[in-house]
Amino acid sequence: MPDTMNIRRISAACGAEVSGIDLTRAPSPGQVDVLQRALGENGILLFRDVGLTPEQHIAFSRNFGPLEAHVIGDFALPGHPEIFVVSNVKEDGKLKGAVYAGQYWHSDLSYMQKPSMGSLLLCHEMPEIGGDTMFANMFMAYETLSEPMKRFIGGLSAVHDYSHAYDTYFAHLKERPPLTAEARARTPPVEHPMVRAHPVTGRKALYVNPGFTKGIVGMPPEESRPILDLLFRHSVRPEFIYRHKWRVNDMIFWDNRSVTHYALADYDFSVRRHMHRTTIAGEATH
Ligand SMILES: O=C(O)CCC(=O)C(=O)O
Repeated sequence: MPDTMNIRRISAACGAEVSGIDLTRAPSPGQVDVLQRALGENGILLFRDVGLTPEQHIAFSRNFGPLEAHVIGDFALPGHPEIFVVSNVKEDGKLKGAVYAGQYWHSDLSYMQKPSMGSLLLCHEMPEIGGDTMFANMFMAYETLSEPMKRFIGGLSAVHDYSHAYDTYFAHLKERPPLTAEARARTPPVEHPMVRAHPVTGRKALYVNPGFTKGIVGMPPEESRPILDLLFRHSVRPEFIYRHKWRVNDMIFWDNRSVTHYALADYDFSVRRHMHRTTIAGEATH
């Protein structure tokens, strides 16, 4: 019997839950089209009770584009470079993945020339209390700016740099040591327009994030810093945010072109939180 896919909006800010599709089987081209459009329109897609093996997670993700490995190979699932492990779990004293990952607002890989299109995060273990992820709608963030501000930033590009997160958010965390010279060399600062039109819907989104955006092209820090701070604050107004409380076997597919996200560090770190992420390659922004 064919699947009857159902897509239901889950919050005013962003997000839709998809049901009636078995992710362990190859979706039809029609289903892939519907999901791509739904992602473009809703920013995040939530799938419940998916129970995918790493191979199935990778196979499903590949329907939306080629996958990319993380710049830090240490965070990959052994034997599966396409899976980035987000985890506080230690085995024989060694962390099984990236700890403290994403505990600041960001869009995945915005520090690359071709930032990631989307990410699919699958929950394997989660504390009973805490460990939610928040998603902010960057279409709404853009659309609620004043017309003069839209005109001003519409012609500007911003500088994104992976090492910014290490020099700021991770600076005091011994389990996230500074980036090696080699990782820095592989992630030089890049420039992206501060506003991006979404390829599926044409809707414009604000494209800056506090995790990786460190300046505005052509401006000294004393000018760019206050503008970026204003935009960062504005972009995470509560009405733009969907906050997800994870259940084991939830998978969220988010669109890095139109949402930013933030992993809450509000749980007991002795309780295991373990997730697998695939990352879909994206396009150049200009
Ligand atoms: O652990 C999470 O909830 C999100 C992690 C994250 O920010 C990422 O994988 O980009």
